[in-house]
Amino acid sequence: MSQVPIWFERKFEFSFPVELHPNLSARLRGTPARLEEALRGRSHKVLIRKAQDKWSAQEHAGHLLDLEPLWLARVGDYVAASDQLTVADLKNRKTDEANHNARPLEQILTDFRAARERLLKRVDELDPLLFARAIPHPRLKTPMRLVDHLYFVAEHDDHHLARIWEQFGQKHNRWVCLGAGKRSYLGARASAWPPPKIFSHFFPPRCSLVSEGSSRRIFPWELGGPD
Ligand code: NI
Repeated sequence: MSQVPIWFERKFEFSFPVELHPNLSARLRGTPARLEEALRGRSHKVLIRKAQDKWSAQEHAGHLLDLEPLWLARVGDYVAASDQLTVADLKNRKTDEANHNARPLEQILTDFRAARERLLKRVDELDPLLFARAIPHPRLKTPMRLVDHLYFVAEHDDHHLARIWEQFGQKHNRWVCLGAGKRSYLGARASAWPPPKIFSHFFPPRCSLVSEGSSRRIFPWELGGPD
């Protein structure tokens, strides 16, 4: 069960001053680096692993890339003084159909970095007065200033980064148990005490949670109960 709040249930209140727009641009500019830090160096297997039919880490990254044209179109809405911001595809079909798991990770990361640069270049070129212009958001029905929309995009970035980190955290845990007086390296995915039933035939079950992928050798005296 994810601890990250459901995106479509988020409520937004915008009361910060419009002058914060350079800070929000800085936050948006940092997302490619944070995404790269989260994903690079991990095995392909870990990157494309889907938990409970949800998106894999690589699909979350691909989804961020998929949404860049929408964010760019919405900046255009502020310039054109549209009646409403461009509508998003709430079913995220683009991401489901893109098969991001079949693409090289580096391609997704490079494309996202380039797309985000394009978005910020566009924002940088705007007349500062435009940041205060407000247009209704089609789903939330509330007027959003351009500066609010930058905040909205930054929060959306963080939402998916949080899901990525959460997935890696869950996958990283595995139980190692000692049974019948000898070391037994048994693993099962779990994230909380008590260990899964599979270990119940060990008496006494002495288990600890270790990081999957850690090559550190675990000694019998390190295998204990919960801390
Ligand atoms: Ni999303």
